[in-house]
Amino acid sequence: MDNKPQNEKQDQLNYYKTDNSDQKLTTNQGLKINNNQDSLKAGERGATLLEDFILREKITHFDHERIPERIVHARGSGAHGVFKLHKSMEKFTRAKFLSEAGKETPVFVRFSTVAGSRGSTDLARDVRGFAIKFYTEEGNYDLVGNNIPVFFIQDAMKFPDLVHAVKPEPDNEIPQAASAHDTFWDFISLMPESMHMIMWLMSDRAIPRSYRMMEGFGVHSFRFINSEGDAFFVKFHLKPKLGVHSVAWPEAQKISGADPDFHRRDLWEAIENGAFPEWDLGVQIVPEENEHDFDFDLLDPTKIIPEELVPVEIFGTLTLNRNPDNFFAETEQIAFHPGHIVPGIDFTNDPLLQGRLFSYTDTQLSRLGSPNFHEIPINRSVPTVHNNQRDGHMRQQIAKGKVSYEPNSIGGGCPFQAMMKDGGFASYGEKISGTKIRARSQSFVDHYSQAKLFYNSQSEPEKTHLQKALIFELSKVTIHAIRERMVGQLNFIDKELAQIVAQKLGVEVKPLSQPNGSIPADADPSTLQSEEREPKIKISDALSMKNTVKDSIESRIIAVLVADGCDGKRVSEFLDKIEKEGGVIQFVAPEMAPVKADDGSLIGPQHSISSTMSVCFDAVYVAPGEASSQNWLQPDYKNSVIDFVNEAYRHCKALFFDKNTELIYEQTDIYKKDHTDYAVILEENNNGDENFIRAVASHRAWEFEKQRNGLK
Ligand code: HDE
Repeated sequence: MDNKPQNEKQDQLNYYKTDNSDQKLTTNQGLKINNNQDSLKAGERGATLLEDFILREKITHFDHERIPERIVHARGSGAHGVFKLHKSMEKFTRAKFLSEAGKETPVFVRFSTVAGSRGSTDLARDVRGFAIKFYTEEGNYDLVGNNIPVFFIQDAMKFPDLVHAVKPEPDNEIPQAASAHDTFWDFISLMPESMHMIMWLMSDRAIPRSYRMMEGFGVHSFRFINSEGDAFFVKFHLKPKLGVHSVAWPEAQKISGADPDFHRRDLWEAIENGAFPEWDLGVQIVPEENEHDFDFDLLDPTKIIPEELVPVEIFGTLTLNRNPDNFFAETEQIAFHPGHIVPGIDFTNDPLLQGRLFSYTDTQLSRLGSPNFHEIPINRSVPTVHNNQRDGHMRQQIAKGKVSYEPNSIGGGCPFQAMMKDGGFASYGEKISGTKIRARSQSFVDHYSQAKLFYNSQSEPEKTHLQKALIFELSKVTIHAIRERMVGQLNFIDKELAQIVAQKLGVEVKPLSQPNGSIPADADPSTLQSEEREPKIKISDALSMKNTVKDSIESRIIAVLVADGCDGKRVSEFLDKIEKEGGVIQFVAPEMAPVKADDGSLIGPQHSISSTMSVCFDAVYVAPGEASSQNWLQPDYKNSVIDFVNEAYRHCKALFFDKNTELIYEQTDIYKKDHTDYAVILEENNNGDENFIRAVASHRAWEFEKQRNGLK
């Protein structure tokens, strides 16, 4: 057992862990191996013998090491942690892990991108998966959500179409780790129900700074049911304690080259450094009888419930505190399923959720290869499993006795069905009557009002980024008619947005006569088409990242540029201040050799200027020192250091120079721009460091982007 956090799930996992320290090499049969270098041959230069069972075993195992990657969400990273309930929710649900304040439940969380394959870059413009497995005392509960609260489509029937359209195009498998160009936008431009999601996807939410700085959403309405049988619609929300923050798109593209594992590394390092990521978990609650109080349908997964209408009730904290021991065994083999629920939580008739309930077990069968995937250690529930299911590939459980059926008398009737009072699950007795119908509900036909609400709620810099994202993505589309149709869709959301995008794409804004291009030929279009509609609420503050938490530098990474002759005392004072506030310093030097400060102290750099880029950092601090400035400006390093600073400036990061580093400052774009913003700290005065720290805490000075970059 190690000294990392332990709990009942870890106790269970510990049983399966192996440690090779001080052990001899063996075959899979436990036989000790005395030569792992050479195969068995017929003579010194002879052919390898078929008899060589050690070589055969090793190569055969190797040949079968890969399993199919997830059809979507293939690229991901995960961590163990704990969910602590602060406030009992028993008024609303009989789920035990939500009933007793103070209760702790072990969890495993997996974050992912959607479109890219397993080895693709983390910084793709994409939705992020946010899947949580709660190992509760009543069995596994999976909350399989995203970092965006709505989805592209309203009905599971369209999911394979969506995924086929978004994944690399099938003839040449281009592009990787991005939404496909022609096929994706062809599909989207014919699917007005996706417009709300498209607004989120084109916003900076789709390029998070860190998994630790993303919100999480259950997306669908679920149900809570209390012990009296009262039901409530609920929407799950996870709010990161560090706030919601993103990078900029030009930066994301560079990070993809500089460090494609940017998010994976960030999560891993934060946990290793003890900066445990945390989220508040809560729900929006709508009593069953208020189901129809809204101008949208609670069952429609393309809609949010604005927080102005129903506030989020926070009840606990999710903390990630332990990295996996083995990526494949844990992060890859974990199998989530929105259908893994516990008493007190149930589904609704959201037609997207209903389709998901089929898909997730089905996909594990091909991905993990057997109906016994629940026996893989990471998937095992904490309560032991007792049923009459038997056999299948890779069965591990050794079920004793003759009985594998029910009812039985030979086994004394065991295992017994559980009464509800003993924790037995019973589906919510929702009243349903209706005519079988293959159609969309009229109550789902409003595709633009919440897209408008989202766009209207963005700050100016956020709007600019969203416009630029649309321009970037649609510029990749080679078919004029698709660009034109997309602009036609945008026109239903915001006229100015459509104009700006159209102008850059070289198309005209033309009213769409047939927004739902894909409706069946025999349907009455007037009943299915969404008209432009104004949202009842004009602006929702929760939708803008401008209003997020900006008060901490915890776990933010500051590049400190050091060269021989830098001010050792100032550097060590700065280091102390940053450590005290939980920030992380990484030294960047001209070369990887230790830097000698003016007081003789040695500073070991983590990076050389040629092995990193400033896009990998949150802020840049040019360590004081006149001699070090001269050294940075030697011909070998000058261009690199100026580029490093300029790039950080372009991306609106906090920068620090004191009077001795003016030499460098004068060569940068900042000097030429005669900047006025608060995130460029120029003077070393009594509180230069403090001003810098506050600027880092406020993340990016997006409001100065125009001034810094001359953006129009
Ligand atoms: Fe998924 N989704 N999905 N999805 N999804 C999968 O399951 C599917 C949807 C989400 O880290 C797959 O094990 C269908 C919405 C996450 O392992 C698959 C539909 C939301 C993950 C699947 C949806 C999600 C998945 C692929 C529409 C947000 C990664 C591998 C009817 C609420 C979980 C797997 C992890 C993974 C199907 C729509 C979230 C194929 C059919 C909406 C976070 O079963």
